[in-house]
Amino acid sequence: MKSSSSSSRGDRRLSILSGHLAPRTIDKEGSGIFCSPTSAADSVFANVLRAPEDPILGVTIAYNKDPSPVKLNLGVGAYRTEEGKPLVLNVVRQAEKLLVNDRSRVKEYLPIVGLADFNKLSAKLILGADSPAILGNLVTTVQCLSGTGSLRVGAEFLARHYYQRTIYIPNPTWGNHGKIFTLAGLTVKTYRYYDPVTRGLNIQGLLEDLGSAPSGAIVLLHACAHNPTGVDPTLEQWEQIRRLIRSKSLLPFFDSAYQGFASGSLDEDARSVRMFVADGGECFIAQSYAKNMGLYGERVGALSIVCRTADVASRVESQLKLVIRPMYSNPPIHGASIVSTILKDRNLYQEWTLELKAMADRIITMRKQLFDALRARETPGDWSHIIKQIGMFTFTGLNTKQVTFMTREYHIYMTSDGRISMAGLSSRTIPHLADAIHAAVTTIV
Ligand code: KET
Repeated sequence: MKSSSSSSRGDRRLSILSGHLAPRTIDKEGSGIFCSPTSAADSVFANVLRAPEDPILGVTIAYNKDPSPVKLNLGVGAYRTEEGKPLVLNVVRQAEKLLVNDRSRVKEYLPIVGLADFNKLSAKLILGADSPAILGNLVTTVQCLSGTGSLRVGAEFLARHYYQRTIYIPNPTWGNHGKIFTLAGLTVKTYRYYDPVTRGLNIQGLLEDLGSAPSGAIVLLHACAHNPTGVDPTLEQWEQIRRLIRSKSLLPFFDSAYQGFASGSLDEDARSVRMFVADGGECFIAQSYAKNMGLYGERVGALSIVCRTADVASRVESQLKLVIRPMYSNPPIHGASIVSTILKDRNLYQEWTLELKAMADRIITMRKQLFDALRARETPGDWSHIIKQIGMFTFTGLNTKQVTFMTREYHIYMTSDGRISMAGLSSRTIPHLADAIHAAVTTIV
């Protein structure tokens, strides 16, 4: 069954490319119509529909078009300084200087799996330096194009080599998850995660939904700082989730995009993942250095697959190469060189942890200031979730109409689900945001 469904998927792709198959179903982004031009003057793409902007990255496009001097972009999860400027970490500047001055460095292709040092150090960073899985060579790590690319390579591997095609993702989750897994050929289902009434974790619903998932199903878990809700399980709840996942032979796939951003500690934020690796079971981990090293545009990340034996791990790696080679051949060298320079130098590493902690602390300060500003305005509602939630975002509870109102009247840009990036705020902009929230909740129900 495995081979027949994967070959039919392959056939369909080929026939789309050669034009033999013209699917008539159109998804909401407008893909799936194939027509030949009616006259020679028509573009062969005349029937291409305009696609909507991305729900997250499109917010920045709208923001850039707004001429207002008070505009504020709280859409994309990208760190800003107190002055509202993007931040290049000092350690990154230092590492780049070292790289530029090292005349022995060349721009040759990397191997398909990326920079060897980078891969080893990335596995250590997430699993711990003394991880028995690393010492036993049970982990294969490949350098990928940031978190997104790592998820996609992992998904493609699973679609080709894993018997169970269903992946459960939390409801809600980062907007790109569903698309990444669907396009890789997996069937996406959701499990309950967030309870809007308590603004906390719906642990009962989560356990029920995963409890009724078919044996072997893949489960996507946010390692820490769940996006968009900012709600993470406690360690006891993680343990409950782990026991259920292992008892049903579900396969955990961790998305670790915010290591160090939740608590300010790299080790603390890796505890969920390490708990699952310590039990000897298998798991996938997609790591991103976009946020914790501020390397957004360098596209640097890693996929690690923890296996039960070293032999399986090395065979898995050989197949990952077959996934990667026709996709983008091999990953870019610069970002991974920056990361490995920092991770292998004791002083740079130490300095990085301090800079990371400073970013995490600034976000926590923003939470307190926004909470206080709303209390000072006696804004109706309980806003304590602003200080309880973890990581880059606050899931405010504002509805789409209130978000539209805030954008129209106050030039504040955020995703329509009411998520705001706390990292985009500063002491200077908090009063404006608090005024906008106050007006939104008192004007629009
Ligand atoms: N996982 C999660 C949970 C996540 O929030 C992001 C990015 C990624 C993976 C991918 O990041 P990458 O840059 O590929 O390493 N989230 C922010 C940016 C985006 O949507 O692309 C965001 O939610 O704003």
